[in-house]
Amino acid sequence: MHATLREIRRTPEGIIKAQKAFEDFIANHDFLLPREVVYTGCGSSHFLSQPLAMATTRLGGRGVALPCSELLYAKENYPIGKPELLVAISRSGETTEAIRALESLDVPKFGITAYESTLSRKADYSLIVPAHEESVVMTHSFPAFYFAYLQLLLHSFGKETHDAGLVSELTGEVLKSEGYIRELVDGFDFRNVIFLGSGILYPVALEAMLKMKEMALFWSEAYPTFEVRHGFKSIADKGTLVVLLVERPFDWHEKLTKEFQSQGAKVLTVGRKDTGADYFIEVPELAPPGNLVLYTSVIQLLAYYKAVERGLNPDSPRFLSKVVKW
Ligand code: F1P
Repeated sequence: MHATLREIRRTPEGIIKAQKAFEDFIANHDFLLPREVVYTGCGSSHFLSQPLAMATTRLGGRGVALPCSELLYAKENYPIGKPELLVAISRSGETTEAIRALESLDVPKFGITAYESTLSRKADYSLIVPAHEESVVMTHSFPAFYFAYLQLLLHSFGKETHDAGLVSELTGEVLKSEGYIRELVDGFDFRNVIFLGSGILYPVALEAMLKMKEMALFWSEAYPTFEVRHGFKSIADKGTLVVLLVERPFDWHEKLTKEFQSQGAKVLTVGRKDTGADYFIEVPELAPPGNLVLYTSVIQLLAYYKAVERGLNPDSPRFLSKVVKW
């Protein structure tokens, strides 16, 4: 079995590790997250920085997310404001841009990583979530990092934290859709895929696009859900799979589903309710923005099985290295 599949299946275990990392952090630090925070990372870690920035904003703070390289070389173009903390995310803790990005703002630094690393040593504070992964691509570490930091955010803003045991179980529930996803990929030889998501599910759509490119070497796109109508949807036809990530669908989602089906595309809806799609994966109830962790395994499994169907080894994607140093 590929390490990547083993690691996707360890998502529930990653949530428990995340909870322990959160508990250890607050036991050893008299520190609460501030309200004005800049988040940064590269690749999947950048797509993880986005929902963390959104969660900060939803709680009444102000989160801004940038890829490391933009923070380093173009930050004057972004509404950085007057941040009180810079959060740098890097699974390896050794990515060149992530390390350099720590120096980009003269504010306290916070690292989120899987290892004692250059990042954790250079940061003033670190959440070290040992969701270790053998394969190049980030899988269960993504929801684990998100959950650990979200717990710290909720704690810092005086909100009730999630029940990690319950969340872990719910991610296990979602993993039961693995066979369904495998049958979808085996039964529908889609030629391109469009991922759609809104709010904190838009970065999940972006991460889905990246996983499909990294693991399956497969052309994919990601858009904020209803933006897709404005030109982008023209590429959707009988060879297209549209993956609609949604929490609570409403009539717009049903209408969009029908529009894509009228163009010959097939739709997979992932959410609390179906939208009249060709395929449907029900996601258990969990308060947003915590519910993000229930969507990541679905898109990771979809990319994994597409890679396998294309005869590729998702553990070692072409041209990619686990740690990008230069
Ligand atoms: C960042 C990253 C990964 C990507 C690939 C190359 O790694 O861009 O997101 O999937 O593995 O490296 P890290 O800074 O999170 O270790």
